[in-house]
Amino acid sequence: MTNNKKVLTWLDEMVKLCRPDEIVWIDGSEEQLEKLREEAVATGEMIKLNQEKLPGCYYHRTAENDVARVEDRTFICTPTKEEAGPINNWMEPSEMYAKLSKLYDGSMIGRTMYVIPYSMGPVGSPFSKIGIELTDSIYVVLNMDIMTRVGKAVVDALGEDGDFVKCLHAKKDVNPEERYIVHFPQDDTIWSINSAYGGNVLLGKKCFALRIASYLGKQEGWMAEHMLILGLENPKGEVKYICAAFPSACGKTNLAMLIPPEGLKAQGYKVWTVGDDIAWLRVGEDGRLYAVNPEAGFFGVAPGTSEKTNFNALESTKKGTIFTNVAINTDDMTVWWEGLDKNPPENAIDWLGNKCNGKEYFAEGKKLANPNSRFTAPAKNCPCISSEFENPNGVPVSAIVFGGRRAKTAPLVYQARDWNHGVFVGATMASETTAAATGAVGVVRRDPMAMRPFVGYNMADYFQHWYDMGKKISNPPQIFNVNWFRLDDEGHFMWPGFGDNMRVLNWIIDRCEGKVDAVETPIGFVPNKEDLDLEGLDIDDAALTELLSIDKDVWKDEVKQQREFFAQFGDRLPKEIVDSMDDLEKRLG
Ligand code: OXD
Ligand code: MN
Repeated sequence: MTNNKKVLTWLDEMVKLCRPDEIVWIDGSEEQLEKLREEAVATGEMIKLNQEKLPGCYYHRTAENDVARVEDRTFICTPTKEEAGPINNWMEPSEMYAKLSKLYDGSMIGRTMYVIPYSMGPVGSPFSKIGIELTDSIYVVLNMDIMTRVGKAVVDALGEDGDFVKCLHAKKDVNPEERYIVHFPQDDTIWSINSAYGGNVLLGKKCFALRIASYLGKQEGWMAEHMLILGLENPKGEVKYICAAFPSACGKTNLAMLIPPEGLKAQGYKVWTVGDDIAWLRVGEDGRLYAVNPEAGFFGVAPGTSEKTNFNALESTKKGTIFTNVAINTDDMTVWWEGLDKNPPENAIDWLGNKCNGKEYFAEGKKLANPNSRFTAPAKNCPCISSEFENPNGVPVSAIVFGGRRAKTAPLVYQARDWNHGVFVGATMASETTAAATGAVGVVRRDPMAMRPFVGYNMADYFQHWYDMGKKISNPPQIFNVNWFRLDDEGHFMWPGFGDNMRVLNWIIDRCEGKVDAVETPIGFVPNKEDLDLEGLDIDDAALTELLSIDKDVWKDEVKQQREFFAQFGDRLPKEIVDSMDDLEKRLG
C-alpha cells in the first residue's frame, strides 16, 4: 500500500520480531471491515447485537483482569530519568526495548498482523499527525476505525517520505504480570503488550494523542491536552468555544454534549460538541488559541449514561458502535448498564459472561456492567456534533476550564486572574479517583490539568511549557475552575450538575466578554449570585452562598498539600508556581 521506506523498513523489523502468519493492511473500506466483523463474530471475539434495534453494533468482553488503564505498568522511556520526571514510570530505552523484545518475540505466530494507517485530526490538516498501529486484534482494528481516520487516504497523506508514530500492539496472552504500555518519545514509538482494554491498546488515543503528542507539542510549540471542546451558541446564533479538562470519568462526555435546562433552551441556547476527551491546541495568526479534536469517535464510560443524563451520547451509540464489558439483554440482544434505566433485564449476561437475572442482581446490589465498561461510538452519530468538527484549522478558544471532584474545597466556579494564575489553577488540580484506572477509588489525588497519567515528559517542564505558550498567545483564553461535585454536610451533592452546568458556562462566557462583574477572593473571582441565571432551578440562597464560598482554613491546608506535591519536582519546578503559592498563602492571611 506504500513505498514509504521508513514504513517498510520498520514493518519488516516488527514482522521479524513478532512473526505473524499473515500481514493485512487496513485500507478503511467497508468491505474489508465487514469481513473482519464477520470473522470476529465467528471466533467469538465479538457478539453481533440486534441489528434492527442497534444496526452495525457489536459487543466485546475483555479479560476480567484487563478492564482499565494500568498506570503502574505505563512507562515513559526517555534517555534519562530526569526527562521523564518523578510522576512517570521510567526505564532506560535500550533496556526496555530488550526486555519487551523478548515478550514480542514470536508473539504473533499463528496470528494475523493488521497494519492500521491512521490520522489523528482531519486527514491533511496542519494540526494532524499520522500513526501506524500494528496489532493482532480485530477488536483493535474495528475500534481504531471508529476512533481515528483510518485507511488509504492516510497512506496517501503520508507520502513517500512522511514521518509517523510507530505503534506496536500484541495481545499475547493478556498476562497482567507482563503487561506493558510503553512510550519512547524520542523515537516516536509506542509498544503495548498483554492487554486488550481500549485505553491500553487503541494507541492513537492516550498513548499518541496525549503522551507522545504532549512531547511533540513541547518541541514544536503547541499543546496536547486532556480536554473536551464544546461550542456554546447564544440566542443570537453566536458560538463561543470552551475547552475543559477533567480527570477521567468526571463527566467530560456529559459536559461536551450538554442539553441546556428548559428555560435556557427556550431562549435559544445550545451546545455543540467538537470533542469529548482530547484537544490539540495551536496559536493562530490572530494570536488566539485554536483547538482541534484529534479523534473521530467517543470512547465513553457507559454506566450512568442515560436518556436523562446524556441523551446525545446515548443517541450516538445506536448505530455502528462497539460495546465493551456492559451487560447483554438476551431477550432482544440489546445492551444494559447501571444507570441506563431502572429496568435491568431479567434475562441477562453480565460483563463477566455469566447468565443471570438482572433484576435479582439489581436487588442484591451486584453489578451487571463493569463500572468502567465503554461504548466506542462514531462522532458523526452525535445529534449535537459541531459543524466545525472537521474544520482543519480548529475552533478559536474563548475559555479554558479546569475541574475535578472535590467534596469540600473548590467553589462551584472561579476565574483565574490571568494566564499565569490560570496555569497555577490547572497545576493545582486535584480530584477524588474513579474507576477509569486501576487502584483505589475515591482517594484525593493531585492531577495537574487532568494530565497526571498522560504527560510524556517531566511534568515540571510541562508546567514551563504552559507558561511559555502564554507568552506566545497575544489574545489568550480566560481560565476558570469548576467543581460540580461539592457535598453538603450530609454528603449530598449541592449542585444538580448535568444540563444545569450550562448556567455556569454562560457566566464563564459573560466573563470572557466582560459583561459581568465578579467578587475577588484569595483564590480568584467568583460570581455575584445575581449574575448566575438560576431561573427554574430549585436551590436555596444559603446553599448557593455555600457553593460559592471559600473556607480559608480548608484552603490553607490545601496550600500545604500543594507544597508537598510540588516538592518532588525540585529545582525544575517553574518559579511562577512557587510565586503563585506564596501569593495565595499571603492572600489567605
Ligand atoms: C479515558 C480516560 O478513557 O481518561 O478517556 O481514562
Ligand atoms: Mn480521558
